[in-house]
Amino acid sequence: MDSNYIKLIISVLTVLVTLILYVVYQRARKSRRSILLVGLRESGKTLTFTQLIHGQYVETFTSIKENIGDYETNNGTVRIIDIPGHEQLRYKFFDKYKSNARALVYIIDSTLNSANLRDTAECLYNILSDSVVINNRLPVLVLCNKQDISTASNNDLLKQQLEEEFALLRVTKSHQLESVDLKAQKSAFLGREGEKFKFEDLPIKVSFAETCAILKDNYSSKKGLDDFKKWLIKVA
Ligand SMILES: Nc1nc2c(ncn2[C@@H]2O[C@H](COP(=O)(O)OP(=O)(O)OP(=O)(O)O)[C@@H](O)[C@H]2O)c(=O)[nH]1
Ligand SMILES: [Mg+2]
Repeated sequence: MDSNYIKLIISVLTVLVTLILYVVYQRARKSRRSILLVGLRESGKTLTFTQLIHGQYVETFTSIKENIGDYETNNGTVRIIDIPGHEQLRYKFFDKYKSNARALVYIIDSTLNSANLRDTAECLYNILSDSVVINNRLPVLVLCNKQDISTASNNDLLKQQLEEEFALLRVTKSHQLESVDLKAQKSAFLGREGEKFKFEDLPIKVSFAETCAILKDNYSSKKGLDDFKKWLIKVA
């Protein structure tokens, strides 16, 4: 057979296989339509959820179960799942819902001090090194909430502080696994070895935005959840 003819067949087959894989990937992505709200206790997940789904302020208490509601964007409907931040419940609920997740929202109390910065970073680190999150390439939005409070840091500063914590965490996490297999050690190490940790170096897209869920004062009437809603349209 003519070699040009073989090359043509190979090219056509490559295009076909790529197309099929793309369609299968898009279908799988569309079938996963949950957006999970995760984060530490008191960061504002439930208030964000009620503002988004019911458009109202409610007094919230520590969640012990998830809240689920549909949110309509002009790009399609997504299912929002608010996961309790309590240490003993957080990963249990996350594991229950992660396979059906389209994207994740990690909510931070932007007034955090150095003591809870570590916990905030560690929980995010665990989520970003989860194999389901990585394999499904779940986009992650870090929401720097409570921007109405005067001591709140902006998202650039919080991003930088989290990157510094991640640089320390990836060393401790991979050392903890020293006696275990090399593969596990590698997957516990996020970012590029020998380089400063940057969210941009992760295989998944991590973006940052500022919000205020309380919607009571001037700041919130200007901004509120706007940036979160814009991101939801993109991932829907
Ligand atoms: N000032 C201010 N307070 C907020 C904001 N968002 C939430 N809060 C308050 O922070 C507290 C905790 O909010 P929740 O929404 O219950 O926090 P959560 O993340 O669901 O907490 P868990 O259910 O324990 O995981 C409540 O008193 C909220 O009113 C915000 O944007 N600004
Ligand atoms: Mg809650």
